[in-house]
Formats: sequence, C-alpha cells, structure tokens
Amino acid sequence: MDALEKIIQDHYVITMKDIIFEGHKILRLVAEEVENPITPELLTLGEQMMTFLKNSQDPKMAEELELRGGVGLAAPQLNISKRILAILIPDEEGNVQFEEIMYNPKIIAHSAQEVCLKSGEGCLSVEREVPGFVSRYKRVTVMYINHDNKEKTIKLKDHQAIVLQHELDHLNGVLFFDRINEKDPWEIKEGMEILD
Ligand code: N9Y
Ligand code: NI
Repeated sequence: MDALEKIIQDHYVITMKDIIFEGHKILRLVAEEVENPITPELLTLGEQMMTFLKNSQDPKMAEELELRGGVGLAAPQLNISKRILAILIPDEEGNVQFEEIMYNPKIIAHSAQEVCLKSGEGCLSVEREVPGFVSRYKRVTVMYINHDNKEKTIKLKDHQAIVLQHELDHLNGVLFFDRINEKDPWEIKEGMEILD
C-alpha cells in the first residue's frame, strides 16, 4: 500500500511514523501539480494533514501520539510528491490565527523586503538543529485552489508569509537550511527584518 492509500483510510491518524526525513529523495523533488477539480482522495489527504497539525498543537494529543508541534505540513513530508500543503498558525492565546489547506499554491507577487525568524527555522523532516537566519519575503501574494475547488488569492505577511514559504519550498525540493549562509549563518542582509 502506498502512503496516500494508507493515510486516506477511514480513522487513520497521521503520526511521526508517516513523516520522512532528510536524506529521503522525495524531499528533493519538485512535487506534481494536482488536478482541478481536486479528487476526493486528495481532499481527504488535505483534511488528514490539517488534523495532524491540530493534534500536534494539542498538548494531550501530542503527548499521546508523540508528535512534535507543527504550524505547517507539506505532502512530500508524507512521501507524497504532490503540491498540497496545510498551515495552522495559533495566536498567543492559542486560538487559530490562520488555517488553510492549499492545492497548487503559487506566489504571484512578493515584496522586495525580506524578513526572518530571530531564532532561525526548524523542520519536522530535519532531526537536527541547523542554526542561522533563513531569509524570506516579508509579504507574499499567493494563489491556490482551496477545499471547495475555488481559486483563491490571498496576501500574507510576516510569520504567516514565512510559514507559507517554508511549506512551498517543500513542494520544490528545498529545505530551510539551503537558504542559510554557510560562511556566516547569522549574517544580517541589508534591510532584512528580524521577527521574534
Ligand atoms: C513544520 C515546521 C514549519 C515551520 C518552521 C519554520 C517556519 C514554518 C514547524 C520544527 C519544530 C518546531 C515547529 C514549529 C510551532 C511554531 C509556533 C507555534 C507553534 C513543515 N514543517 N516546526 N519546525 N512549531 N508551533 O517542517 O512547524 O515551528 O514543513
Ligand atoms: Ni518543514
């Protein structure tokens, strides 16, 4: 049974066992576009990806299932080379700040201004710390197909834009550390903003 068949079974729960890690070839491929309309299988996959993020952010569920908390997940991390991602970003109170499942997402415009996270980035598919700033666009305009087969265009900035770009990188075979300056990991590029 392949990863997709397994994950879309009724009552299946995605855990860390389903996630593939650095060194796996799939993580370096350019993932395949999905067809419009989205097939029922891929709609289920998107929902399962979002449920994983919810579980991972729920302390009880995360402990029970031994999940690392995550704000985003891309299908290639589940060994499924398709252009699908899920994002779930909580605010300070733990309420949902941004939640979306995206099919064939594409950045159609972006700021010149760059931004990065103060403590760098990590990845559920990378089981080691790779220190350094990962520069991202501060603002992005993203076009994608949503759960209802509607074409959407949204603007994201700061933390939400960073998460989107991290996930979109997964669809293009790029890992966060590819974007860290090897010679000087904490180099501050001119005009780059640093976010807490
Ligand atoms: C999951 C990553 C995605 C983010 C990394 C940087 C920007 C997007 C992820 C590793 C461990 C921590 C975790 C994280 C978090 C953050 C704020 C609030 C709650 C998808 N991934 N993390 N990376 N958690 N939880 O690899 O979420 O940042 O491709
Ligand atoms: Ni990642």
